[in-house]
Amino acid sequence: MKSKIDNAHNTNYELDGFSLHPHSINPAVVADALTGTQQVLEGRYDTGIAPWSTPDVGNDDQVQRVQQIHLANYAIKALLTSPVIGQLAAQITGASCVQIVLSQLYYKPPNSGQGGEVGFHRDNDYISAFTSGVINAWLPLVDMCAAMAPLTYVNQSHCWPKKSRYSGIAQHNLHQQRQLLKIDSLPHPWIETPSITNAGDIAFHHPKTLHGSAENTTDTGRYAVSMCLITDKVTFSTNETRAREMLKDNTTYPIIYEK
Ligand SMILES: O=C(O)CCC(=O)C(=O)O
Repeated sequence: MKSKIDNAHNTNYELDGFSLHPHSINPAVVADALTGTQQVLEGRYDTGIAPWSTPDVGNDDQVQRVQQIHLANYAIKALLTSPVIGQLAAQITGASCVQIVLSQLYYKPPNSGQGGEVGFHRDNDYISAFTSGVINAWLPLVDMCAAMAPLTYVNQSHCWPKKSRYSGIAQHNLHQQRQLLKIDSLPHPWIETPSITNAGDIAFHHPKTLHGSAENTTDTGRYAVSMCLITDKVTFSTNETRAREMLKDNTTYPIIYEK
């Protein structure tokens, strides 16, 4: 099983703002998690614990999300706590501890239409508790061809200082959003890299990297899980005391790597 950062598909996390790591997770673990995901979407939780929220689940014109999905199903938890994820995150960031803060399923129904789009956004605009020491992982549960809307990164956008008013996850006209963002980000070149990945691959991105995904134009469902990970290098926003306290609960927020 390849698990070294130098196996990354010619991508460089520091330089590009993301990196891709093929063939990192045992296919059987991913297959079990896919079955678990389908159960969760049907409201069946084998752990007996419901996920925190399930925006648009059941609405086949929209991207459907399940937040804190690792709480709801044992096979999904096994996938998301696979040691290789924490090891890679630690190699990339130089961390000695890696912890899950948030897991989120992104399910795009077959032929989702524009409602299946995820607008280009930066994750750090949504998780304000932390000011540094965060890395995000993305795990496809099925093989992703271009038509299945793989997560698409904007190269080097983690280095762009300006926060664009056009970025945002809820934008459901990617074509228009892209045009506005391209102009707004000048003089930086707009270069997109779709993470054409397979089940078992892992992708990481910086919390400031712009990323989004198109609609699913295939006849099969598109399943992927994203995770916000913090390391021992995490710094908290001023006056942030609630998050510090909550993160002591390692059942809800599992530690997936410790040196
Ligand atoms: O799977 C997707 O298309 C969206 C995922 C995402 O926004 C993320 O991983 O932060």
